[in-house]
Amino acid sequence: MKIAEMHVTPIAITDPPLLNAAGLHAPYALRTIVELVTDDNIYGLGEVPGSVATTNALEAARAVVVGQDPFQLNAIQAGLERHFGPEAAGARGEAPWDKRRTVHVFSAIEVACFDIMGKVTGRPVCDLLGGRARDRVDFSAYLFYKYEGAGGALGFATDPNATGWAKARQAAALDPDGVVAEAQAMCDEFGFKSIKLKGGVMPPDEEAAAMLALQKAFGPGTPLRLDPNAIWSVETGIRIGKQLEGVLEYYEDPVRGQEAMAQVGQAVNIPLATNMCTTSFDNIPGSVRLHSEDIILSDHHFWGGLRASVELARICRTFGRGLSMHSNSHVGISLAAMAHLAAATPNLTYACDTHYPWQSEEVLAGGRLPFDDGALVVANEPGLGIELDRAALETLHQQYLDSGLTERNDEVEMQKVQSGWKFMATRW
Ligand code: GKR
Ligand code: MG
Repeated sequence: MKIAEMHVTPIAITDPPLLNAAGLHAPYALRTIVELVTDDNIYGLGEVPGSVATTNALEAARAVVVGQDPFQLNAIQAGLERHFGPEAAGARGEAPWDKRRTVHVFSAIEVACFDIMGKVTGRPVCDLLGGRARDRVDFSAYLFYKYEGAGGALGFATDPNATGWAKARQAAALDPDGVVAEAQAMCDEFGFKSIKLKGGVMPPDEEAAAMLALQKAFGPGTPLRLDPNAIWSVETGIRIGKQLEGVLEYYEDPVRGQEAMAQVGQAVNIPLATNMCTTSFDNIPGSVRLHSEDIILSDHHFWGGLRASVELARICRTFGRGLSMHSNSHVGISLAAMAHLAAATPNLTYACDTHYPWQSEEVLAGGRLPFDDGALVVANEPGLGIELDRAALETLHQQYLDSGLTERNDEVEMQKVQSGWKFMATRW
């Protein structure tokens, strides 16, 4: 069996005006969809965060991938590594999301190969990763401070005909009451039991007040997480952390870098989690030496695919790290891959992050994947258990072309609202 075709399609999906440490989400989030087709006409799907650079890198990868056997992942990876060469140490960047290229390219291709392998063998992807440790994967409510607006063509305007969560997610959330209302609407709709607030937006004491308001509204046993995306100083991280002892399930990236995280971890009695300071296998020695975090948020898009994420899980078990899962705005191909990975990872014991409720568009036949009481029921069908809606893919590709966006730049989007606004690696 050989990979005969590789299709790379950038898409844009409507995204509301969500705030984070790096600024403001654009009206559309970019994703790139990869479809591999074998010589006997079996197709597999992959999805990664989008940008022109990622699309170009995937286009360049075609020469390496076409002609390969989709079961020979070691050969495909070696070919890609030879083609792209090593990535510079700082390539991840300082933003909340990861800007590395090779890990994204390999992740998209590897997931598509797994989808094919599952279809060929008649087994779901989780079975190819070691078998399911669970049938249902819990996800958490992912709250954002936000401006009013539906995003997309509506931007900061709202759709007066929207109802339910689609209406609620248009509302502004800029203070503790707004955050609690957003959480209630999201949890009512999807049944999530854990709640994460994307912080690093408001002055730190206001964000601590929002967490206390969430605890009051949802009860002391509710797992709560706060993620300021590393823009607090060590002093602030310790001061706010002390206020939130007994409130947070985990404290995600309060400060930047493994040394600073270790300092906060020594002073504050809350497990620390990261998707920013320990983000690749090269960071593991430092993590072990310094004990920079207690929980690593895996992400198959950033760790280089599903097999790499299984390897990460084993390392976490060896070194006593807990494991959770990180997300960015995405459609159902990524969600399905995340669910298969989580199902096959026994020590992934925390509810996974997902931005999925903030999006409404989909590229899957049959539409959006449903949450059942806060969980995704892992498909038993071959591969990822999803099929592509080619008309929807074309519509979202056209939306990408019309959007004029070429990369994610939350700072530029924020400057459209507050002129002169600047990202700061440490703000408070
Ligand atoms: O979507 O604004 C966002 C998040 O800030 C995202 O980019 C981060 O990568 O979800 C993220 C996190 O740091 O956990
Ligand atoms: Mg994070």
